[in-house]
Amino acid sequence: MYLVAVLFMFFLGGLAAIAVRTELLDPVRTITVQAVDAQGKPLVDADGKPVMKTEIVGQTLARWLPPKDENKLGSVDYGNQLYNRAFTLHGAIMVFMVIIPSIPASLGNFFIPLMLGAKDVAFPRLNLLSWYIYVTGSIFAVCSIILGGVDTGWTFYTPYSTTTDPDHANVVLMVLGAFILGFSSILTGLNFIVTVHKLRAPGMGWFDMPLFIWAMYSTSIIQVLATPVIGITLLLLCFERMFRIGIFDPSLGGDPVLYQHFFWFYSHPVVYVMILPAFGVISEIIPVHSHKKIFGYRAVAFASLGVALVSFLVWGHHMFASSGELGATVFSALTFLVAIPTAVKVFNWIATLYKGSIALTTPMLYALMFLFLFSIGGLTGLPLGALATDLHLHDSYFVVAHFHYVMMGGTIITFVAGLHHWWPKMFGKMYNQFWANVGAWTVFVGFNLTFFTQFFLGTQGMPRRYASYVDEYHTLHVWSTVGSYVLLLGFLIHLFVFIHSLVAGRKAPANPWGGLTLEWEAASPPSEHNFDHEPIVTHGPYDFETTVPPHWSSKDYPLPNLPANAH
Ligand code: HEM
Ligand SMILES: [Cu+2]
Repeated sequence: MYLVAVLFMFFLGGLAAIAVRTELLDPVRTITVQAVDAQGKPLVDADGKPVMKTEIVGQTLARWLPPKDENKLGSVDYGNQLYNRAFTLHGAIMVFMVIIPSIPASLGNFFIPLMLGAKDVAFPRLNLLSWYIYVTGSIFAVCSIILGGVDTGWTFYTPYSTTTDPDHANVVLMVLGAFILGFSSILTGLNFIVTVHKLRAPGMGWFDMPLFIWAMYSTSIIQVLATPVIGITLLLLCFERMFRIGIFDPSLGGDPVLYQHFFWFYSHPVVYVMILPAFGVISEIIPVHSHKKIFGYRAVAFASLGVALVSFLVWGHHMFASSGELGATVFSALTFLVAIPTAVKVFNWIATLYKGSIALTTPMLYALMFLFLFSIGGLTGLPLGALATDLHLHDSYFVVAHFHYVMMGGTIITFVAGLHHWWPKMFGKMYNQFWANVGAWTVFVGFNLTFFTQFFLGTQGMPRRYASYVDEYHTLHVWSTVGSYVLLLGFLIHLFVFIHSLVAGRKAPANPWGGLTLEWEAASPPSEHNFDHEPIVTHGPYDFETTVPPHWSSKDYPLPNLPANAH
């Protein structure tokens, strides 16, 4: 259910992105052209001189959604406002309704109990409640969009969010939507923490847990600790708007920078809520599809907890431009700490691949893609974390490119990887590997075309969040837009592959890839109580050297390095 809801929101958010990119095909500018009459004949005045008029070009969105008010026809402001709304819509949907719930809610709910050998999560009813809350929150947000949307950016920064649209309820609706979604997040987190503590199968100690579980456990801690902060902040924002109490608005005696602190105290940890589950998925896919024990299990597990801890200390790096010198320097230094556990993981994944027998299945292809894209994203975080360079790059397309490489290249790519890894288990059907790989390559090409160009735009000085730009940026913007269409094509291919699999796919065996974690011991799809007998853990989750995977038929993807007598 979560999966369907999340995928739906993903396509909605994607549509908004395509709209944004299409607007940016052409800079908005006014040109002077000769006026024409109703028949299309050029108009001339009494002296035979052409009659000229000014016209605005490049406002694609305004052409798609013409204003209801005739007076606003052809107004630059109207077009720009539409643009602001489109990117806010895109950002808010992707962050709050797609990335945050994607892996935890849709894959986590399904696989945490399976991987622990449990029947279900600790509180199944609470889980259902989180789903209803998620849908309610999304409905609030969608209502706000239907009423015209908001133009504050996904961060709802004050004063945009306290002063724009004074007579509309859109901002309040959208913010309440995000507030409600927060509860869904907290409840899911709580549920997972209790599940991990209480429902591990007999024989499974903490260090026998699959790394996906470690990652989800760390994520849940952040969710439970940080989400209340944003909840209260958003509530204060609503109070401020509705009852004119001065909290963030200076004209009422409030402080707008206070909002930034509150917001980023939550939202920086939340970028790790987005990325830690992705790390977990990668830590499953790489050992299974290269049939090799994960390198440095404990290091990877503790790195997850390390990331969760450090994530609470670095929020100030989003505010270098609005904070004092000492604070900024301290935050800059703390920011570099995050790189350490992250780098540990990347090195361990690469060390796992080394001399493994790698099967280039779709999940593996995506996992490799993740390593490449996420490394670019992480490395470009460093010039942003360094004070001196950030003051140049702040609020430019460089930041846009950075966070798309980490969030999309990191989380979305991994979500798709996980979906392909566990699809046979979830739906009991195989999919067409060839076409899925074609989709993967299309996504890869489209992604880099769309976002790599933005690093150049950013260093050259193109600021983010503008509908228009000077001509020198035109070529790069066109490439970026073309890339976004290629990206869309790639995701459509995946959609068709999945639909085809559901309708006509071959029946999936219990263990198509030869995994050792417990979910592969259940049937595909698992029965109502997941397992027929309570599973007992007798081997580590990645002991490929010493254990033959259960239910494993090596017909499809033979294991070259298994001992000859293993079958
Ligand atoms: C080594 C790791 C990382 C470092 C050093 C880093 C550093 C930074 C810095 C300093 C900024 C602020 C730039 C500015 O506004 O001028 C930033 C922005 C951002 N980062 Fe990262 N980052 C890292 C990894 C990540 C990860 C893993 C994610 C998410 C999965 C992420 C998501 C974001 C987002 C969403 C923004 C932009 C927020 C906005 O203003 O809309 N970053 N990063
Ligand atoms: Cu941050």
